[in-house]
Amino acid sequence: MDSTVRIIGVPMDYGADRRGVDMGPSAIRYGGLASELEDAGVEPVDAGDLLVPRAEERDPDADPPTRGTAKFLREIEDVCSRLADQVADALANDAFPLVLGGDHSVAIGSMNGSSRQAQLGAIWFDAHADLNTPETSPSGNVHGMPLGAILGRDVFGEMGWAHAPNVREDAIAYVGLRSIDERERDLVRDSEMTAFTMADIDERGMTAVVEDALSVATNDTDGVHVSLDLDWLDPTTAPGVGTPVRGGVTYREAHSALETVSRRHEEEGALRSMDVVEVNPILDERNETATLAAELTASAFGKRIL
Ligand code: 6HN
Ligand code: MN
Ligand code: MN
Ligand code: MN
Repeated sequence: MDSTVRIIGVPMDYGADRRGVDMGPSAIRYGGLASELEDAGVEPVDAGDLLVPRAEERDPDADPPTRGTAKFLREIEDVCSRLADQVADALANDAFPLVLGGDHSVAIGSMNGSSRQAQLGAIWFDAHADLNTPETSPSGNVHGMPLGAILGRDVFGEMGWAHAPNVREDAIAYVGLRSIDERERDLVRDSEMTAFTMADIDERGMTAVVEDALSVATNDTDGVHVSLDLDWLDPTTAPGVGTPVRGGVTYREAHSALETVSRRHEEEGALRSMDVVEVNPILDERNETATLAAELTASAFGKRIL
């Protein structure tokens, strides 16, 4: 594994309805991230947090996009543009960018930065498809739209900061889907992305599914971005998230998935960047979701039981 991992905190909750994910970066650090990464044999270097003005000071509907709704879109652009620069800078300095959210709209910045100098594949570990656009979104929350933005769908196509040109749809795989909005369902079906739902995990087992997802994301790409939304896990295991959905991944399945990612990385250097998002400490129980986020990150970087 790359020896240096640069931790970039993004205390942003503009993209979500429920306040609290802005405290995610602190909670994941408090949950032992640095020592977990050391256990995995990598050197964590903490770059601190990006400056994110409090949502209360902003008007969610100021300067809206041309169609539909997307709350705090201009604020999200400001943060994601700065984040993309930080991620690109880490890669240029041979450090692995590890982004701590914040709500899932931070992935717009992570993937833009990571794909500047490379064709980027991605694995999206999430209960949700996050493929809405301002036009299809039932909520107006941008954390339900990052893939729509990255792929340049709808109005996002005209927003240079949102569309990531070196990310091909056919190099993106979902793992663990179980909550898709009505209009979003057709978007997923009609896309070239590969979607592994919870039913696929039930039938085939986590390891086989993640192996296939890795094959999708490494096919004709220079590296893989892993986007880990903690609501991917079952709410009994990860209660500290804003949009919990029953029937999620177990504790052991989650570790197994990220261990599978790390093995492929050891074999062929697949991993390029990662984000860990949607931890909400206000809704958490004794910081267990944040601690789990730290542990799962270590599994992705090669920490083993023995
Ligand atoms: N997440 N599909 C719903 C929406 O509002 O668009 C929920 C999105 C959740 C997003 O958890 O990252
Ligand atoms: Mn998500
Ligand atoms: Mn989600
Ligand atoms: Mn494109």
